[in-house]
Amino acid sequence: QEQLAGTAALRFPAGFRWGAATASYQIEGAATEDGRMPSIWDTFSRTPGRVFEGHSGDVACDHYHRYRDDVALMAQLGLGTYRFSLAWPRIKPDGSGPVNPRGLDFYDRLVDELLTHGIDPMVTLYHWDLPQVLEDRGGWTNRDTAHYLADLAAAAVDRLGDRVATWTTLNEPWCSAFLGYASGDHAPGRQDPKAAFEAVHHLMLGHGLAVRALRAGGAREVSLTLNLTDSRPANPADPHDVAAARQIDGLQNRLFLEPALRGRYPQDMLALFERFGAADVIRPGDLDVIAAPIDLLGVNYYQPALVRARIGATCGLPNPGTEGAEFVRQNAPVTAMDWPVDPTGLSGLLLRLAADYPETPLMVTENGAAYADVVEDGRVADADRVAYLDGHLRAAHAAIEGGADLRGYLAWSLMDNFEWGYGYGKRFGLVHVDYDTQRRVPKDSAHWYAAVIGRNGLD
Ligand code: PNW
Repeated sequence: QEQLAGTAALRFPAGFRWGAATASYQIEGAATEDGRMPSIWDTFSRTPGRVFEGHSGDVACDHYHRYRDDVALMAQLGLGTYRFSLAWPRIKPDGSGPVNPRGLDFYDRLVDELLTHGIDPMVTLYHWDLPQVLEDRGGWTNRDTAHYLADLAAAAVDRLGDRVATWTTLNEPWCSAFLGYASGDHAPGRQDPKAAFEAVHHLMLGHGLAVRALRAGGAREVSLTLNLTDSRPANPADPHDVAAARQIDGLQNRLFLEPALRGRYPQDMLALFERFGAADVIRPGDLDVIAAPIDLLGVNYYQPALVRARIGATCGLPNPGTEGAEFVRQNAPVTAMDWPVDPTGLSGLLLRLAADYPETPLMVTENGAAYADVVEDGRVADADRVAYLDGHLRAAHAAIEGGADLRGYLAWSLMDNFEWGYGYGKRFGLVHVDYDTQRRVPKDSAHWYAAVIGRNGLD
């Protein structure tokens, strides 16, 4: 920890990719425009009691109309890469079937605007806004949804592939499956562990089928983004704690890494598929599809997990099958999400990925923090966010020194936005958004980050 807290000047490798990320439902608004149909997040946010103060993405940051100004802001920050996602219900309002050209027109304009400013677009196919019509047919518990994702991939690469080099199939399938179908904290809000495991497999199958479709359409760089955690035993000398931490490592990391990068589900995870009655969705040949080679693994990192064994405890609804394990509160400062700040989790995670999957280049596709920002005299003095980013960049740099093949870093998020179940109550942006006026104010962290990008490192 000592070495990460240091203040020595650091430089990243030449060609290191710097940027920021967003997601369609969190920023676009324009929920009914140009033929867009409802997604599961429209339904969820309209269901009383689901999202903080009944907030929804109806207007969000109005990015659908303000994308030109937003791209200009990105250019001011010196971003080289901008990661955004496609709203499936804009492009395929019926989920499957015909393409709505007006939906793709928006991304076409956005991509052109980015390229005009010298910013590389990085397109995520699926960042959680599944068309509601598909959820009505079972959503991710239905195998067809995996094929429909591949159809979306084909349509997107057909229209944008001449200008978009880098593609990501899924953002954080753990969240889609376990927050969506096990804990119900996210859309579609179901609480059924069997459905959650079925969703895991169909999401991964969709990933593999989408990789195929992207390659067939000429995509140059294909990736998958996972939310991974450094799962640590509270007491490393206690074998029960070690086993408990490994359960969480299984559910959050190995359940997704192993099929995608090794073509197999780990034994302990297969046992959970069986226990919850979901094993029969795994068909012969599926794992070959899922293990289609990728060029880059995207890592979203926010916090480590500290886990201990306690008889009768569980890690909560989003983690079915964790009897005997529980999360322990870390002795660390926390963000507005109440998430502990510990950059050693990022270096630990990147080094572990480098050791276990040395052939796969890595990119931090999200990292950042929510804080209770205030605008004063046109300025947001978010020293806490600067400290968070500085610490995590030092950790990323330490991992590179330790041998991790880390190709880039994208901050979450470009601007404040709809933070899912927390609505607009949590602000992750480098740029502050006033939701009454839609005024954007770059925070101190934005200016700081621009300087980091400018010198390719920290001073
Ligand atoms: C990620 N968890 O979500 C998403 O990719 C972003 O869209 C989101 O805004 C960002 O992180 C900040 O939350 C997560 O409960 C949501 O472990 C929840 C969890 C992890 C990631």
